[in-house]
Amino acid sequence: TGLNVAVVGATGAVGQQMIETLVKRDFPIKKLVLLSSARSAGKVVTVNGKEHVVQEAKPESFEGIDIALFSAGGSVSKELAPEAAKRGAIVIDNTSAFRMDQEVPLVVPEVNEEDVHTHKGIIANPNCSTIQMVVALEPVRKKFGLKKIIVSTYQAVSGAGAAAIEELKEETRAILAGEAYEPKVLPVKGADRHYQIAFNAIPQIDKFEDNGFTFEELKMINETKKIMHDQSLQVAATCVRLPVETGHSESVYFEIESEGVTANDIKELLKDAPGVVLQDDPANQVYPMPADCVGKQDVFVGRIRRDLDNEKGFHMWVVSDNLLKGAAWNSVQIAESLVRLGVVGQK
Ligand code: 11C
Repeated sequence: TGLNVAVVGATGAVGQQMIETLVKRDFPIKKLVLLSSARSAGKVVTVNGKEHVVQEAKPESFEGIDIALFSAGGSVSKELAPEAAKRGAIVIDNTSAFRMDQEVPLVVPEVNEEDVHTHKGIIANPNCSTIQMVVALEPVRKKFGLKKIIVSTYQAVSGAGAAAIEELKEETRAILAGEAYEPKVLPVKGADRHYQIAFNAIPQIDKFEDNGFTFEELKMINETKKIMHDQSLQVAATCVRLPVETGHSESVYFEIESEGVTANDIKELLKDAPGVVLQDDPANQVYPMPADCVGKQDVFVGRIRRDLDNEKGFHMWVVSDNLLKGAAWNSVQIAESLVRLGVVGQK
């Protein structure tokens, strides 16, 4: 028994983590099919000691597939996710292609697991920076009500893919050696200008929209409202890229509805919250940092304190591995929800 599972984008950074996570979680797999765009087809990927040749993803590849995890870019998802769904697979899509589609649930299991029941063949996995923020804020929203969020992010280069990691390393090496280096990837592949990321901070992730926000910032704003089912929630974001390889950090300011809540109340709440690890002990300099979070599935929270002017305002620091909870683990977690809630049946 088990399920027929396809991973689309199997050779990419997130695809690799998806496969590793499926294995680590002992996901009930009958058949594993590894797919990619034409460019990466033919590569060999070893899973549990067994070699798999990655095949080019085509509509027919999804015949008999129960769950298809997509992470091969928005255009591959746009073209092939509907084809997979048409053939009876449930697609869990890690790109931004369908996230804001009203017919498509956008799911973070700690927040809105039940939304998987409304799927029509495609379920979207949110943006990494959104996921870690909503995991940390949902317990607060449920208990004390949530009115407003202002977030500033400190994002790792792995969010922009393997080429961006390479750029950070090469550029750092070149600068330390006193050599010239011409940035080609960051802030956005294919943009008119590229900037140095080594020893720098770039306040641009993805393209600018007409309202002055970047697409990454709008993802955080719109996805948060959709996942929390609250269009009246006020959200603003500033997203910044740092020379960190993996692990996104966020400074989150939020205002609650309830009165008389203390920072300690928030800490007590988050101590036992699903998917959250509280690391908050200023006296002993304990707080989350990306270097400590790499390879871990949880969302780490610290520096919780009440605002000095607004007694309903709080600040906190949220860190998580953007490739795991931000992508691969959240996708596999959705697959586990589908099994546990009986949405997909094992044969
Ligand atoms: C980054 N958050 O760190 C982006 C990567 O919509 O799934 C994820 C893009 C997405 O650059």
